[in-house]
Amino acid sequence: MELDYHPELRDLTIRRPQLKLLEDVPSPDWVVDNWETVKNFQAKPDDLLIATYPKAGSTWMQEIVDLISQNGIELIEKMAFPRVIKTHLPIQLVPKSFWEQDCKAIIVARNAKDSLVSYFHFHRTCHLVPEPGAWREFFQRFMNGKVSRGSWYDHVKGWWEAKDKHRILFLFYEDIKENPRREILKVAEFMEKVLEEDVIEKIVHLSSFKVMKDNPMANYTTVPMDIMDQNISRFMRKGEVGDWKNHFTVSQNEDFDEHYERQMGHSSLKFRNVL
Ligand code: PPS
Repeated sequence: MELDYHPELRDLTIRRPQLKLLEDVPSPDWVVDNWETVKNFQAKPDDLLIATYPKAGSTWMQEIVDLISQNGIELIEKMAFPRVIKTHLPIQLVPKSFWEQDCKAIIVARNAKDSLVSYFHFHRTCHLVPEPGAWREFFQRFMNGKVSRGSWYDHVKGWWEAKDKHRILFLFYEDIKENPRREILKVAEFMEKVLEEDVIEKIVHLSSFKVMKDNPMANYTTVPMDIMDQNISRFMRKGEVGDWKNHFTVSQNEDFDEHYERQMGHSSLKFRNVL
């Protein structure tokens, strides 16, 4: 379940949105125009929030959490409780009821360069976000925080700073890639689930890129073409660390690194080097 689910998805009258500001955060107009509903969402204590900047692996984490909840068995019908709620909102925009109810949240953060690349391809494909324009334009807009959901830098720093104030498990995409079993066990522990060895193995297998890319419940192929045209780029595109090297020019990389240092240099949030 997505927190700010597109209300027009029901009648399929999809058009590319404009970005409007939601407390300084550029957001699709369909989020802003329905903001009161999202803001007043009533969380329940058992709700589990999965929060990420776009393209950090939220679908992946949702699959892992669902598999843990179901003991490794994939069900067509998801169970009603605990509700797993996914969002790309920055911490300051998350409905207050989540924290009033002391809900748990799992955050997945992905390095900025690969997030940028994945986000660019998603914009080419998906009509729930504005047109990306040319790569070099999108590149600038991402660095300036002028893309849907705002600044990657503010988003990840915001959630990082919140991790000691709420019941938050903060994970990195690159760590899950490196050792899925280790990270899945962290998620299971956070969810207070004890898993048998064969179940752990099943979850590692079913949540792998190879399996998820052919799973219609995870690869978004059930979404109509006029919302997401996967002939342009697949939702489960590459699932790799370091794909930015196939996109950034040398000078873009230098500009990006310099800008990154200014934005992130003072933060204790450190991403691994993805050279
Ligand atoms: S969205 O649209 O913001 O909700 O996208 P999100 O699900 O957060 O992120 C999509 C990227 O995650 C990759 N992905 C995976 N990588 C590795 N393993 C698994 N199992 C997996 N599942 C999804 C997906 O391919 C997108 O990244 P890119 O780099 O574009 O391939």
